[in-house]
Amino acid sequence: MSLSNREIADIFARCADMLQIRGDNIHRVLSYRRASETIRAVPRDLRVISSDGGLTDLSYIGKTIAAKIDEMLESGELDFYNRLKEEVPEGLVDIMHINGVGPKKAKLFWEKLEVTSVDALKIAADNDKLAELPGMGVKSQQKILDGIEALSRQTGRANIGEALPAAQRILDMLLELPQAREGALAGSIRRGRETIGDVDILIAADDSGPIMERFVSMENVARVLGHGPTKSSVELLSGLQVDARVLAKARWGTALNYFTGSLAHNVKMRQIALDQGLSLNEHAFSPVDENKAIIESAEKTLCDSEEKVYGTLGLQYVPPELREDSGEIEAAREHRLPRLIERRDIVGDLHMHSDWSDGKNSIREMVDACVKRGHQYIVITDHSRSLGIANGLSIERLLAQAEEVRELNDEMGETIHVFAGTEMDIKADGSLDYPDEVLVELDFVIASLHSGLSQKREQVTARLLKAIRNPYVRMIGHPSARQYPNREEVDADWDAVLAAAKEEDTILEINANPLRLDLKPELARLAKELGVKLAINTDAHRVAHLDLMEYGVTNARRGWVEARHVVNTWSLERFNRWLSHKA
Ligand code: DGT
Ligand code: CA
Ligand code: CA
Ligand code: ZN
Repeated sequence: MSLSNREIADIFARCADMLQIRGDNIHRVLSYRRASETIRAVPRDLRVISSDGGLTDLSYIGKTIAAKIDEMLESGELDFYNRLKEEVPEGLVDIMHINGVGPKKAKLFWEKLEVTSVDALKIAADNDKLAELPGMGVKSQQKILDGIEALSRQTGRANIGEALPAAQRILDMLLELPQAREGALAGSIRRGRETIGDVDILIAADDSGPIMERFVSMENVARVLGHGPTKSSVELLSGLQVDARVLAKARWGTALNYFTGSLAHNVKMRQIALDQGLSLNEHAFSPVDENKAIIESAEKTLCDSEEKVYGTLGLQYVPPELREDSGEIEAAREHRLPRLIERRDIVGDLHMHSDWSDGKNSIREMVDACVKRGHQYIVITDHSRSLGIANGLSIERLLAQAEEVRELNDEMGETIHVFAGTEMDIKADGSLDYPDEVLVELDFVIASLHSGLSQKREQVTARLLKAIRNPYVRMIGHPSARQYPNREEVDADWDAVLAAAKEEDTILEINANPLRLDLKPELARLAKELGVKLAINTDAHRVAHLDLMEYGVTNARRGWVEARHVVNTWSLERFNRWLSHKA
């Protein structure tokens, strides 16, 4: 049995981890880790690359690694890995990936406690065994318990930022086939959830065979999980699972509605249908008798559009992002659904980095790229001085940057307005990274949490409140500091934070990066209900990140957010007026 790209990448990653636990030379560790990353990102099947003799053309793949790849492709096994496993228990690899552990601690737990699995580690922690070890304590033990819990929540779901581009490519490819009449993504990916269990694709066609055939023979398929006349499932080389279904155009509406979900939304829809004497499934509406049994002789109603499905029940059309049974059906009944924000409403981006801190592009490159994307205004917001790892700006560099930004802004004329700003760190001790005398020199100040993220609720809340109340801070960046997949959101008193933001007229960000999506939808919804101002920003660290705006808009839509709640839908004139009024 031959192995898929993903399985080979996984094995190399595990080799790197085991070498690291064993204490091998870091260069040796890195060579396996880099090979693993390369393979994970390769869009073509390694089998094909190998038979073309192209393995060593890939970055970080030399002769040794290439030979190991060939060994796995031929035998489905790697002798080197099998021998490593005899020496280093495999479970240690899972342990070292728990947030707060790492290779040294994994080795410590193994040597001192004979712990070789996550389950055993949890039992040890529950019995306070970890806290007693050298260099450990109650706090680090608790952190590991939190990490184990986070791990159990994450397994098997892909981030939308990975899943959506892959899903869209498959959909586009299937839509090119002459048999395909209509197609859409369904399921959680259409609802815009942050993580995706599997991708669901629907195609309307009269002849399903060629579509299923094309789907299972895509070059990035690792294995075919099912191949039927109207439904097939595959696992991609990336590990992502994709279901595709083909159906008749006449049933498009009911099918798309059914397979978009959510399950809870579907259940409510069916109940409403039943209340009106109709049974609703993926195929049609069918009249039922007083015992809710389908009247076979009665005529069914087919729906070729979702509008027709909702219309049949007397409901307003519900955008997919709202279909979570969180009040959308009730609102649709009364025709009072919000007019959700759209990408084209956004005319500015208030959070981006340049090569002055940890960004990859110059200010000018970022500005030009924003002009191309049609923005009317942007703010350059590099990291502040205490964020050493991100090359944060000293006061002198910050002021020099502001000057450069203003010169560039003059040069740009009417094309775009470039504001001088900062993403100032809210330090772990609660203080802000620049004094007010410096902040007053800037057009727009963001304050963000980057450290001290596991502090107690009171402490985190106090830090956020202090930032919100600073007269120069206009916005809190990624307020909960959550990051997929490892970092939980901070524990804060959100009622207090939202109330303060409202009172001080401080913006809360919806960070559009798919690894953040922060504020999360539930909080964004609360915020806008309270009248807190929101802004959707990319936090771009390179030009390509500017295109992540779409994810932020989707996330905002999931929070029932409308354009009027979002500051960067305002014209430059209105934004300027607000800035000067607030000052
Ligand atoms: P995921 O894949 O875990 O991210 O979440 P979904 O929502 O994409 O779930 P999935 O892929 O299992 O199913 C896609 C949709 O199909 C789901 O949102 C609702 C619908 N569906 C699946 N199973 C059932 C069912 O048993 N009853 C009903 N009414 N709908 C279902
Ligand atoms: Ca799904
Ligand atoms: Ca599915
Ligand atoms: Zn940040």
